[in-house]
Parts: sequence; structure tokens; C-alpha cells
Amino acid sequence: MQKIQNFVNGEYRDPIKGDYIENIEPGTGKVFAQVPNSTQEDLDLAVEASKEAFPVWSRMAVDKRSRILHKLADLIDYNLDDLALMESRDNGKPLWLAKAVDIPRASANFRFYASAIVNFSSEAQVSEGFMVNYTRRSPVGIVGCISPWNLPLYLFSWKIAPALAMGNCVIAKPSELTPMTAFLLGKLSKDAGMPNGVLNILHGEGKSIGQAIVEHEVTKAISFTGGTATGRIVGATASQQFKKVSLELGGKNPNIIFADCDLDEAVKTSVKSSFTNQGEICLCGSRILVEDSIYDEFKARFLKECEKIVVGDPMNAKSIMGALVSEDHLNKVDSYVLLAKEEGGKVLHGGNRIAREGFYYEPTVIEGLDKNCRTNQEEIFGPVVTLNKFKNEEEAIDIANSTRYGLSCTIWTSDLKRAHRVSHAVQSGIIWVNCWLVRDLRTPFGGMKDSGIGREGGNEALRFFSEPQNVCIKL
Ligand code: TXE
Repeated sequence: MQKIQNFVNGEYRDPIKGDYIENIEPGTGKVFAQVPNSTQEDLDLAVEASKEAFPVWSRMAVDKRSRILHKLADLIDYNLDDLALMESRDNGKPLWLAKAVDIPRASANFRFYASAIVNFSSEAQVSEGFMVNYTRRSPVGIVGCISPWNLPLYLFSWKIAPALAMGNCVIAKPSELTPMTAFLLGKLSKDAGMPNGVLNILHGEGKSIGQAIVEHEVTKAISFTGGTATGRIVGATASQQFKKVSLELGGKNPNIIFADCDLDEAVKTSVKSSFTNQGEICLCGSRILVEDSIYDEFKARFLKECEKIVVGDPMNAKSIMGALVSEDHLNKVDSYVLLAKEEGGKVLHGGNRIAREGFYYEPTVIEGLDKNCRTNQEEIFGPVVTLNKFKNEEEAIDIANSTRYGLSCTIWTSDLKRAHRVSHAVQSGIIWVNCWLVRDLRTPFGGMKDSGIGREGGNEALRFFSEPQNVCIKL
């Protein structure tokens, strides 16, 4: 049984108190590793290492920092197969998906920020003959990065890459459900030439070591991705010390389909936006809103495509969906389908656990629910979508905006004016028109309302991980 370790001050270390938690493989339901359940003593070591490393890393020439991050991206590419296998075994997602998306995106995240930092500039204002003002953007110092289980290395790297590029030292905690790729990243960062103590990776439960990272006075900024309930706790803790905090939380994203859309494309992409990664992506379009004139046709075509979805062993190339991340999460998803039936919903497809070892659930489609019922209001975060119809644009926008979330929205229409009009009326931080999950890393990423605060991505993330200072010099 593999016992993974923390990565502190450039070396792998056992947890000081010797406490471990079991890591269960979703695809089999069996324990496949032991994960450190780190404590304050482990954090103290990471803090000392970060403090020691900060002067060197923050003052390192930007192009040298950039080269180290480019090298790390190369090493991720070179180790793609091993990383993808660990990602798939850890999370339950199909191996082909980890190979095609998760690991390449982790490499792309480091490469993007390795480039962005050498092109990053700040501002100066000159009042001729009177004064010069310039904004100095220095690293914040030591930052805490806490990431979730759904896209483990993808989102772990999405946080730590800009933080490192900006010259900060990082104390990072991956989800205790999916620690393996972050564990492997430690060695790769050392092989890339990153000085000891710049990146420290602590494993363990959120309520203990996660909370301790947020509470520690040395972490000056916290970047968190996870559930809205946890984000509320993290935000409240960080604000006590006036820390910078970025919260990328849950979503209950509308997928709005107008009668004038390219229906073939809308159906094909809606299957992906409903069930990719077992529906465990905060950007999934879990509420499908269809203009009533095409509702029956869309429903028939969508259900026909759902029939083709193979749910199975994540290691099998034929599996379109793998396993849900844990037994708890499987029970949560199943409880929402039971709730949907109680709320009057009709299950059109799926709606059942799959009787085999591991945590498998059928892709599930439910219609006939009111927009305000819990099933349409709460984030399920699994392979469950609801179908609703609308009469006109106003009703579509009203339903879309009827939840406390505001992360993303997809709009299917051939009417350009309508695309802009509806986009501007929907309360979501990210809008896709006639596409889904198309990403340009320069764009600000994040949500409104209960989907969080702050924006990741592009220069927004570099600014988040920097401390602006205005210097005014009288001429
Ligand atoms: O997230 P948690 P979970 C949603 C989704 C899911 C729900 C719960 O609905 O069902 O959140 O998922 C750490 N201080 N999303 O339980 O609890 C924890 O160890 C500091 C959407 O995985 O939010 C983990 O590393 N850290 C989301 C991370 O926070 C704490 C993706 C996320 O855990 C902590 C994931 C604390 N007090 C879940 N408590 C998205 N937006 O993509 C926990 N953690």
C-alpha cells in the first residue's frame, strides 16, 4: 500500500504526527493509498521553508522564474501517462479524459503563466514637469492555495502557477480525495529547478490542515476552489486578517436553447456539458432551458444521445463516464434524484446507481420540475440535468437568473443581437454562445453571487497574487 508524503522544503516528508487517511479508488471502491493527515506541526515546517525561500524566489530575475515554470510544464508533458493514470485512479474520471484534458491543461497553465509573467507590466502616470506616479506590483509573500477533487491537477496548477510566477512562495493543499497528482508534482517541481521551500504541498483534511493554512498569519492571500458552503467558511476566516481571498465556488448553470439555434450542435454539445467528468465540473450546464416550440424535438434527440453514453471502468477507452469521486458523493447525487421525484419530476433517462464495485451512476435527465424547487436550485455536482421549457426570451432570462449561483451560462441561438442581449441580461461570470468550455486563459474566470468572489485567469490572477504600491515622485 503506497503511503504518499508531504512535499516540504524540497523534499518528501512523512506527517510529523504520523496520522494518515485512506485514499479510495472510485473505480473499484478499494483503498489504494494512504494520505498524510497533516497537522499544525507540518504547517510550521512549511511556513519556515517558505520564509527561507521567499527572498531568493521573489528577487529572482523574472525570466529565470519563467524558465523554471516552462521546464515544469515540459516535465508534466513528459510524465503525462503516469500523471493521467494517477488522476484517473484518484478521481474516477475516464483515463482518456485525464490524458486529453486534465494533464495537458495543467501543463498549459504553467506554460501560460511562465509567459504571462515576462510580459506582465504595471502602470505609470506622468504629469509633465510636476510629478511621476508609478504602480509597483510586488509579490504578496507566502500564499495558501486550496483546490478541489473534480479536476485535481488542472485546478491545483491553475492556482499555484500564477502565484509562483509572480514571485510568491506557496503552501498548497489538494483535496484529500484526490491527492496523487499533486504528490507527484512535488518531485517534478524540484527537477525543474525550483528552489527548496518555494512550493510546499501539504495533504490532509480541509477542516484541519486546510483551515490551519487559511488561519495562519503568514499566508497573506488565499485562493480557494470548492463548495459554496466551505467557501463561506474560508472567506470568513481569511477576512478576519484582511487577507486577499479568491473564492471559485459552485454553480447551477443554465444551458439556454433557442428555437433558432443549430440544433444538431446544441444537442451534441449539451450532452458534453451535462455529463463530461461525470457532471463533476462547476461549469456543467445542469439546467437545460429549451424554447417550447422545439422542446419535444430537442428532448427526443438529447435522450437518444444519452442512450449512447457508456458508464464503466475509467481505464476502459470505451467508457464515456467513469465513477463518481466517492461513496459519499454517490449517495449525495442519488439523494437528489430521489428528491427530484418527490418534487414531482419525471425521470426520462437514468436515475439509478449502477450495481458494481465502485461508485457509478447513470446519466440522468429529469423534466417537469418548477424552477424554484430544490433540485433546480441546489448544486448536485453529478450526472443529473433537468429539462425545462420557456415561452420567450424574458422567461428564459428569468429562469436562468432564478438561483443564488452565477458562474456560467451557455446560450444557443443564431441571432447575433439576441446573443449579446441575453448574455448581458444573464447574471453569470462566464457566458458561452454556441459552444461550451472553450477557454482562453487570458480571460477573467469566475462567478457572481454564491459562485464566489474574485477572478482567476490571465493578468487578473497575477494581479491577485501581487501587492500594488503607488509611488509618487515630485519633479
Ligand atoms: O468541496 P469542499 P467538496 C462543490 C460540489 C461538491 C461540494 C463539496 O457541489 O459536492 O462543493 O465538495 C478543503 N478550510 N464543488 O467536499 O469541501 C478541502 O479539503 C480550508 C464545486 O470536495 O469545498 C478541499 O481541498 N479548506 C467546486 C477543498 O477545500 C477546506 C469543486 C474543497 O473542498 C476547509 C469541488 C476549510 N474549513 C466541489 N474545508 C468547483 N467550483 O469546481 C474543506 N477544505
